[in-house]
Amino acid sequence: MDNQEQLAELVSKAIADFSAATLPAELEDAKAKYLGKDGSLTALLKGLGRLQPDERKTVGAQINRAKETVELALVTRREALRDAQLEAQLTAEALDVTLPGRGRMRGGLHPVSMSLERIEALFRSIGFEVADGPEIETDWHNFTALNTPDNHPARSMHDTFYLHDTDGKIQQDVLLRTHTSPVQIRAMLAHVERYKHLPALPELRILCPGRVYRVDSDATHSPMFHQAEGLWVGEHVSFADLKGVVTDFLHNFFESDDLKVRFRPSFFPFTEPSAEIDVAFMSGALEGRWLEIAGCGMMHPNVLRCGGFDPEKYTGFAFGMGPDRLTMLRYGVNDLRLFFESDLRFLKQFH
Ligand code: 2U9
Repeated sequence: MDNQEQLAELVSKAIADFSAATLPAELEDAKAKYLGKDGSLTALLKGLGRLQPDERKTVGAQINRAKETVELALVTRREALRDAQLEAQLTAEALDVTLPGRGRMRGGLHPVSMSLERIEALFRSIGFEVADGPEIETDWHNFTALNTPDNHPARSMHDTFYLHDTDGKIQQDVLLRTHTSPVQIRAMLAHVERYKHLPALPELRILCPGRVYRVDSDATHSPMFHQAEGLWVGEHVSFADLKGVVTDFLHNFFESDDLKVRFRPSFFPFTEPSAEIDVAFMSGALEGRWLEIAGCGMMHPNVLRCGGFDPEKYTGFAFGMGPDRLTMLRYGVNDLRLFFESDLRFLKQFH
């Protein structure tokens, strides 16, 4: 066999080997056999040095042509394998874009949030602004400014969550707010600061809804619950205004004129005089029963003063209600814990 025939055979063996390779790694192995450092074509090229110069030229050209043919076959096979792999992947990962979508789950507001939104909307409609503030409060904003004495049981660790510092020591001055009243103290101070250049302060009407925290947990108490408190401070605000605002609110909230409202004398450190607010529905399952629903009163002079208002010049009323309990009454829910268990079978009934 002469040189030419040997080369032709080598080329056809190479092409056959490349065709036999079905994986890229196999193809690269086959390439090494011919074109690699120890490959047969490489060896032939290296052997050229031993030939006479005139022979070297012809044989060199023959080897180079063979090498080019092999290289072309290699590149062609590489592309064929790549195309085949892509094709296989496309088939394996095929998507049926004509399938119908899965749709979105419909979300909805929590029933207590629905009540909070109702309460906010009703008070906004009579000129109240909605305010919020921090849930981690100072002892001063939560208790002192609200005329709550140092020895009051609400200040004890049995009733209030205090914060620890990094050494685990209790910080007497920092706590989880036990009511939303500190927001109102902050709103009063900000109002006075903003309008202090005027001869008289404009009226302040605010509603403060939000989460509050107390050490308490059973069927009717949760350590976290909601409150919505409000106040109206001005130069001639009276208990009659308080009765009008609260009675009107309750008729609107329960969407009924078929209920009675009663103000029963009571005591709170931050109001004087103070009253509990009871309602009795004139129809339905709870017909005729008086239910305690909120508290209220005229703001205590000490509280007005802590909020920056002169109690000789201004009066105000304040009220506080529990949106969790209002929601239970509005929808006939009998266990408070249902609101905090995130059970969709319960929550979906409100949408
Ligand atoms: C300031 C001054 C006075 C807010 C008030 C009540 C009466 C009250 C309870 C009702 C049920 C809390 O949600 S509840 O557990 N609230 O009885 N709250 S007067 O008085 C204030 C608030 C802020 C500056």
